[in-house]
Amino acid sequence: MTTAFLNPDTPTWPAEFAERYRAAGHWRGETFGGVLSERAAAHPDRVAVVDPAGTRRAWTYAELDERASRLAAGFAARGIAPGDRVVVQLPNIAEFIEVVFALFRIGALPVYALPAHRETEIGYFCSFTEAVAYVVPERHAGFDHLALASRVKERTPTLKHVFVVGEPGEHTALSDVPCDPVDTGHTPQPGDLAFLQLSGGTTGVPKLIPRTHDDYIYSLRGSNEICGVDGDTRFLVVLPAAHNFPMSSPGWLGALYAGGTVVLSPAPDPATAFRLVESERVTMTGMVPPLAILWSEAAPATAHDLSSLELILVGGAKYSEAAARRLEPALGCRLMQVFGMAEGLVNYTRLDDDYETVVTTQGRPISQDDEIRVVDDEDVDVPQGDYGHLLTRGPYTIRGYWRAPQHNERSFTEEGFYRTGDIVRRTATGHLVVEGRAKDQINRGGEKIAPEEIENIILSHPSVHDVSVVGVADDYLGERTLAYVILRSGTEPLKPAAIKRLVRERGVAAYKVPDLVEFVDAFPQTGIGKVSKKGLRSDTASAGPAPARS
Ligand code: OOB
Repeated sequence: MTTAFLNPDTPTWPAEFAERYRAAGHWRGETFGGVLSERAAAHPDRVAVVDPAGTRRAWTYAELDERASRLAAGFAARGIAPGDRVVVQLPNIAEFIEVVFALFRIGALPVYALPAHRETEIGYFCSFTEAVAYVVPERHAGFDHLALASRVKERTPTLKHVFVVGEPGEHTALSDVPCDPVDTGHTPQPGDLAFLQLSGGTTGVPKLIPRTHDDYIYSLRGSNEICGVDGDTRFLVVLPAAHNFPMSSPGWLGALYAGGTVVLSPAPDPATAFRLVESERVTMTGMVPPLAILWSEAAPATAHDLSSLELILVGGAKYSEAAARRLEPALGCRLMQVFGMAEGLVNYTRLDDDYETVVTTQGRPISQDDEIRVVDDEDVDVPQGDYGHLLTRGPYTIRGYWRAPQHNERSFTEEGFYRTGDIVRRTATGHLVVEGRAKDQINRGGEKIAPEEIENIILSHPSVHDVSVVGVADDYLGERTLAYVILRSGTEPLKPAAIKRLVRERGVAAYKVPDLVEFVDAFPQTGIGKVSKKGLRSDTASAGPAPARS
């Protein structure tokens, strides 16, 4: 019997469910560290990771395994212990994979920050998780990560180490950490937490999603089977490697699980990525709808040979049917839609689905043991085919966020179903069609924004009386953000740029800066006198651009 060693901060699956998932063969008792060792033993010379940025590097499975072990030993020697949290903020470079496998090996938990995150988010992740270390690039996309790391370290008492890929300044170079492995006496268990993933969030701060080795590896195995990932797969990571979609659907972890090759793209644009598709003979990749639109537009005119591409997965936000129909003819490969969430449940269209299903639905769950309910506002199941709230429970869907008991009461039913906040309908074949969202979240081309987080920042401006941040329809991104601002009476008028600057200067990811700002006298009210976000959204749909907006 496997006991969960490091799960005290999170609700976990009741014993009868855990037993069922093991008996069904979903949870097989594997760990990430163990899987890498096994693959390295089975095919040491196969290329595991290609990092084409700068001078092209390619690590075999044996090299990745050895590097991860040596780095794990170095981390342990510096006092990083099982269960410790380590915030990892690295772009798509080989060290990302080396670092997380090193942490998996010692049972420390990576907390996956995105490269776009800035001081507000990083400071929060470090303090909330009581992180002992933070891993950064020296610079990325023109941003000085060392300075940010110094500021965060200064105000986070638990943070003992900053490890830097590149010149470390006052911190520690990651390349100085590895040392000869010694037996620490601790072996992570399959039921232990493996890492903390970030939720898209609907509240002022993102929630942390605790995933175990067993549950996540099951989602990889299921994804690999559906997508046809095997040892010949060459998977291109174009989205940030830290995001759940390129990590596990089937993603770079899926490709490594299958003994395939991971190619890390430093940027997602067609010019960069098409070159890599050709030179590395990429067979599979995954992307958000705006990027799929860009790729579909660019492919017919490219001089690069894209003929190695077999499958592109598109998800993270709603992919319009019209855009979906353009992908296969333009790129000469198969399309698969994916509707997933870092909390667990992932749906895919299938390779043997008919074409209409592939372009009009967002797929069906990985597992027969993914329980799906579509319910009305009172949690009563709606008739088959009707729209309703999607609730789910299953072998790789969390039973609660990390250290968030109050939030968990709202986000999970008493029976342990996760309230996804998505409005869906289920077709006769069990495929889900995403209609919209009930949660207060903006999906800006796959990047999730919690309005409350941005509203709180804007409210700190002395001239602002009230604010409501909403999503407005956008052909390319799906949604853009619009901040409705009510100024205090008697204050000088403000320019939209001042509001945007305030948000930017607060040190949050650039994608959270409102695209549009509009000054209004009042928000639409609902019956109970609360701001109606729905009212604001439909107002915007019919109103067209207003003069004060920009
Ligand atoms: C993925 O994960 P998250 O955690 O960033 O966001 C999850 C949310 C879903 O609840 C849904 O609101 C939205 O993103 N979403 C989609 C979608 N895929 C995700 N909405 C409409 N259509 C889709 N195809 O975004 C994610 C995780 C794993 C795989 C793929 C995406």
